[in-house]
Amino acid sequence: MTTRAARRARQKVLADQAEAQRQQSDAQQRRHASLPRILGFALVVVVILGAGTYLAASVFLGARGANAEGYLPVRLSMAGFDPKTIDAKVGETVKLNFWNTDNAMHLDGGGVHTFIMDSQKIYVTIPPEAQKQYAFTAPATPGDYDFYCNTCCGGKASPTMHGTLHVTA
Ligand SMILES: [Cu+2]
Repeated sequence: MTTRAARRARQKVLADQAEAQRQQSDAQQRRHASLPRILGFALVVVVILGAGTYLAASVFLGARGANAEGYLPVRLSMAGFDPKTIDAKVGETVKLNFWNTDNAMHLDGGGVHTFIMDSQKIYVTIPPEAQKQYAFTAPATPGDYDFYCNTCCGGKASPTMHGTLHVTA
C-alpha cells in the first residue's frame, strides 16, 4: 500500500515537472515568435520614415531644377539671395522659382523671406521651407533694379538681403 502510494506521489511530482517544463518552453516559443513581429514593425517604421525623407528631399532637389521648367531657381536664406543678380531682357517674362531653405524655428522673422521690388510693385512672401514660382514682366527700360527682403536681417536698410535685376535691351 505504502509503496503504491509513494509511486503515485512520485508520478504526480514527475507529471508536475513535465507540465512546468512544457509551460516554460511555450513561453520561450512565444518570446521567439515576437522577435519577427518586432522586426516587421521596425521595417514598417523605417520604410515610412524613408518615404517621408525622400519626399521632403525631392521637394528641395526638384526646386533646384527639373520640375520647374523654365524657372530660374532663386534660393532665399539668412545668407541672402542666391543668385544675387538676375539677368533679363526688356519686357521679357522673368520666371523665378523661389525656394526658402530656412525653417520656422528661426528667431529672425520666423524663417519667412520676401522678394520685394518697389519699382515694379512686386511683393512675394515665401514661407519657411517652401518653394514658390513667380513670373513677372521685366521693365521696358534697361537698367539695374533693386530687390530686397524685409522680413529678416534688419530689413531693407540692411545690405544682407538685396539683389539686382539686371535688365538689358
Ligand atoms: Cu530674408
